Amino acid sequence: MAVKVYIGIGSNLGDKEGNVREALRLLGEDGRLSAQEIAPLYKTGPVGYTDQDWFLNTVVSFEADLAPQELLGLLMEIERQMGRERTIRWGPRVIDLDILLYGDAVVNTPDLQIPHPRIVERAFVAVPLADLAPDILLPGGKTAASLAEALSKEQTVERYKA
Ligand code: PH2
Ligand code: MG
Ligand code: MG
Repeated sequence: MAVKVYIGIGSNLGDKEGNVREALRLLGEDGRLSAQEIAPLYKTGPVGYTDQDWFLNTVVSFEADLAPQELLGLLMEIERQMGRERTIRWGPRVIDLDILLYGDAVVNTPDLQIPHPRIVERAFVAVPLADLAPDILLPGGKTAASLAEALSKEQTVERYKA
């Protein structure tokens, strides 16, 4: 049974737009995922570790025919293939692929937490997520749209025009 998943995508090194598009292509190549919708791309100020370049962020939804841990494995494999190096936490990266939501599942293991624990703090996730699913309820009980509106008052998120 396919489950609807939302994946956050970010890049702030090299050809950011090319990196996001390459990640989308690689995700779409996996037979266990079928693409539903892609939010617009956003240019966003770095959050967490601020001494780094701006990010390009978006969110994509898929119908997924794989378990959460398998999906995590696929995302890590694509990050690895694209040359992701793990250095500083929240530091610069060619590509970052995060599972935001996996249906209604709640997963709490050391290597995987779903819903993603920081969705509700980050405009760069809430804003594109709200484009796809404004009414979806996030941890804490608020909708994506209301969080997006609140968070984008404090964090820089603007539509990216290529
Ligand atoms: N990802 C982080 C840390 N900070 N800031 C922005 N704007 N966009 C990101 O994708 C991002 C970040 C860790 O994954
Ligand atoms: Mg991330
Ligand atoms: Mg990540």
